Amino acid sequence: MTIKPLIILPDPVLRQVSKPIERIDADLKRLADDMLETMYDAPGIGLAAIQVGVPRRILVIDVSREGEEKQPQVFINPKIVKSSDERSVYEEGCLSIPDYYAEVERPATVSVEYLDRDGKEQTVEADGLLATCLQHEIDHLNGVLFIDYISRLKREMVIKKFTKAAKSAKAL
Ligand code: GNR
Ligand code: NI
Repeated sequence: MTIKPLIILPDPVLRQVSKPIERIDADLKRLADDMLETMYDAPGIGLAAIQVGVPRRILVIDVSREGEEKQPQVFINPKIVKSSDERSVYEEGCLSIPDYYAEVERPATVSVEYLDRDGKEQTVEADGLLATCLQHEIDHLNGVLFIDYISRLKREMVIKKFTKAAKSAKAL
């Protein structure tokens, strides 16, 4: 298993729309395992393949709490088929936008259809942190970031800060 480097804002790769997975083979399972290792190392509670530069519709999540047994989950070609009218607000962060956090309002409950790592069709009715995380990760598959939901002024400030940081890192 390998920890892969994370793609960081403002890399345009993060705006790519990821393509469906057509075959669940050994390479894909290795990608899922590498994504989980990368997520645990970060540490984070979710990771989409595009965050390690792979534009494919696969994401991993583990919302188990510290000290509890790990609950790694792999979602292939996930699709939101139902969203509640009820909303909830979470303070979100993103491994591709390190050390920036903002409150985001999203549907409180979602039903998501997907294939698991064995290629079996599954449906999950998610609420709480899992619902928020699934929506955050599925957004990544569509090139959407959580800063797209904050005010334009705040978003432009964050992008400017990360653009400057990327330029000075490059100058080294
Ligand atoms: O680690 C993460 N924490 C988090 C907290 C609140 C809402 C969403 C997330 S996902 C994030 C990891 C990440 O960037 N996934 O794409
Ligand atoms: Ni993210």
